[in-house]
Amino acid sequence: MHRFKWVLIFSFLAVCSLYGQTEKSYLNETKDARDARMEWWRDARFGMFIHWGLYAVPAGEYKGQKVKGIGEWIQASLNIPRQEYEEFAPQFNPVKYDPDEWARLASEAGMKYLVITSKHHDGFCLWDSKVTDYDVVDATPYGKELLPPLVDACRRHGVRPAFYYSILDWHHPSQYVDPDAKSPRAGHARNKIYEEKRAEYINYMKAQLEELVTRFDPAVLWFDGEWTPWYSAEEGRELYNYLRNLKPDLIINNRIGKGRQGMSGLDKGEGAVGDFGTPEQEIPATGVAGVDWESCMTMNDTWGYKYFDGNWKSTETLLQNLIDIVSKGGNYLLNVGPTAEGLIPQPSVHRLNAMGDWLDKYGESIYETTASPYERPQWGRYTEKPGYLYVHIFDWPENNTLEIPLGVDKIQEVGVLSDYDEHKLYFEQSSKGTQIKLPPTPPDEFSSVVVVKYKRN
Ligand code: FHN
Repeated sequence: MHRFKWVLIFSFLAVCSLYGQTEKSYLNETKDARDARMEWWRDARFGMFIHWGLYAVPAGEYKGQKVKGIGEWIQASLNIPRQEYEEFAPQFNPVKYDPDEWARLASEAGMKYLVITSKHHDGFCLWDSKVTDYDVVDATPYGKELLPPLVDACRRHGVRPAFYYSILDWHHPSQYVDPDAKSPRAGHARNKIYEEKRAEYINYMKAQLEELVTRFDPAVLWFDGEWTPWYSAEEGRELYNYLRNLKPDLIINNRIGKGRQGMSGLDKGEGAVGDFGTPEQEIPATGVAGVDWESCMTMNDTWGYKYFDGNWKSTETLLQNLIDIVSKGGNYLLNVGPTAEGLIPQPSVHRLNAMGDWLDKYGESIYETTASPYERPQWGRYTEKPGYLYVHIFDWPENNTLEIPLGVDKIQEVGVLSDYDEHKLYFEQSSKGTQIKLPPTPPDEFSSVVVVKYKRN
């Protein structure tokens, strides 16, 4: 009888804890809990985005037609029927894939996390999903998973692994191209769902996401394709809660919900849910205090590999984008689009190496810094840490004199960051601000950094 009582108590407690788990709401978190969860992400500042999938096979051209827009949209832009698009799978054989090399590249570029497309809009999966055969193991000659070795390599190289996941799915039988749309591309973008298959697809997403979360423990889940008209704000909130229940410290972008307004990530309103905003191919004019955001951008004009896109941004532009974003309190998620063989294009590698060299010298002015309250000068940007102002100089002043807004008696020491311990710079303070005498030539070809040590009021 005594034993029976204990069995009853344990069963009751087990049911309570299960009940508690499914019921726990993560939609109203305290500021302290949120700050603790977001801390590593806020400090990281720079991440790698990887768009990789079947679209790398046509690489922007199909049956002699070159796609005008972004490469990973080729199925939509050239209106390739589902069965025909599937034929890229037997041609996808990334024998040159070297996940260790990719993770090392990200780490040496100074990137602290990496977000790879686990499934893009085309529905093809880079891991062996148990709920579909439309994945790299079951449908390609390569026959091996792509995500697990990358996750392991990332962890070896100190880069946090994360996954992109598209809600919109051009392959799943629950969805179809809107036949009334004016263009095939719009028909794919505003795809439709057979109502009777909605629950099945939501369960499919949940099953896949559970596989990703429980097998790989990703630092971030990065959703996309939420703009498809059939997906609802309520489904977004429910999915967010489901995932945080699986992994309470998970960070999830705002595209899990319906709050994104245009391309801006700084959304508010009814459908908003998620931990950070996602401006795409743009850097907001200013940051907003208390709002986390990350600008995702390409290095050329496509996310997925397109063999004829050579419109690469310069290293200087990429570095100044990073500094601009960080000076406004955001993160920079910079994309690479590997080939179907598994190679990251050389122009991307070259630029990432150069960014890494710069960050090796000046990383202190980027990582763990916050937005600066001072107005952005024409010639550069400011970033901050308690007691330090980092002055990023894009255009070296002709008279070698810099004016900064920090006023009387606040400044203790000023120096060029790469040479701070050896030499200090002369400065003069007045009620209007401070004049700093710079060396005659800029110490860095892309962006030089002057450190100002100061007393806070
Ligand atoms: O349609 C996609 C596009 O292919 C790419 O993945 C970008 C990355 O942010 N997001 C979508 C558009 O918002």
